[in-house]
Amino acid sequence: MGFSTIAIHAGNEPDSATGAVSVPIYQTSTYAQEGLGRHKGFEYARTQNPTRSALEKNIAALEGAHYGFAFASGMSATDAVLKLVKAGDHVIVGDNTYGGTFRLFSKILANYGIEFDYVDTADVTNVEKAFKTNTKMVFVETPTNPIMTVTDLQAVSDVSHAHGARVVCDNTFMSSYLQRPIEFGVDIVVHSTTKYLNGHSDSIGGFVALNDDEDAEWIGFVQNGIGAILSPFDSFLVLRGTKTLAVRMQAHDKNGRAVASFLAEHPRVEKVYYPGLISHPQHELAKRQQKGFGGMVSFETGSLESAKKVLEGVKLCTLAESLGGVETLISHPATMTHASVPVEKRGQLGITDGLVRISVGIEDIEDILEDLDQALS
Ligand code: P1T
Repeated sequence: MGFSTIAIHAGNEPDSATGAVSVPIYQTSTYAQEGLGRHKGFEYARTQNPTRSALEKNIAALEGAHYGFAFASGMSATDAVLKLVKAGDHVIVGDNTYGGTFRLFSKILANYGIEFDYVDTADVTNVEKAFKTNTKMVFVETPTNPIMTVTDLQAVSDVSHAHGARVVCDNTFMSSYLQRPIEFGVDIVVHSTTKYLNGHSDSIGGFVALNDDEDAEWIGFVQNGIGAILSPFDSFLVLRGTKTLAVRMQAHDKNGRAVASFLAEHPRVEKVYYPGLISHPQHELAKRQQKGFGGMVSFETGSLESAKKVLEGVKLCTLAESLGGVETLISHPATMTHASVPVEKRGQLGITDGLVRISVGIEDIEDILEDLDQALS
């Protein structure tokens, strides 16, 4: 079956009680039991909820995974995955991830005896060199937020498996439509469903998809044990969102390419970060690994002053954190999404005060370009 057929049908069987074509929002905390130990498979809504189960089947299918778990946020999904490692274990992490991921690892999980090393995973030899005898996990984001560096998932999976470590990929920037990490050997896929999967900037959520039976059992145990579950209403919203994922991603990709090309030619723009440009160092890899290049574009304006003019000069684009919604959002990574990354590390990565990030929406492209042009001028 094709991607859109799966997106529209997986988990979306008509409701068994009423025949409702859209999966109902089962807004309940608990379920009546017929007798002691006799129930319909639902006991308590932290543990099981039919709306959440439908979404879990749906996104697992989109990622080509056997198991899926929906969480209250992208961060709680990542946190649950990190519960697969223990004190004394070592994790290799891409040096440019979402700032909140870096904050979770360096400021919270490091306090519990988990060791982290941050390397540029775009060069697989950096990953290879970072392995230690206690390395249990390699965590990558590709393309990275916000510098758009691409990591070779197959190469990282091969080297990690040779060292007995699991590979986790945060697939938020591409969505399941543009990139399917499991096909390249990745063990666990993480999403912030807040972004493209929901797609309408009206829900916070996260997802974990994987194939390994034992790891899946543990993630399910953690989901129930800690309780950072996605609510029935948010599950409904994301389930509604994924039905149109393919058409939205095609539109984001088309507009993203147009914005990147426009910025690359603009005299006020010093540098554009977008894997779809031939000038991008991993353009060929991105072509092989991704079905498109998506709607995330970052660019260098040269100074905080210039960045501020663009960010405050836009009229159609909205100055806001987040990404992946139908509307174009524009942001300043250094003071917004990556403020928790130390300034010298930001400098090494290219997250300067002049860097601007755009989540290109699916409005008419002429309107987006006109707005950017007037703000840049
Ligand atoms: O916000 P939350 O749903 O918890 O997701 C966190 C997260 C995880 N992974 C990636 C790649 C992300 O970009 C994010 C959240 N990012 C933003 C809010 C942002 O504007 O970049």
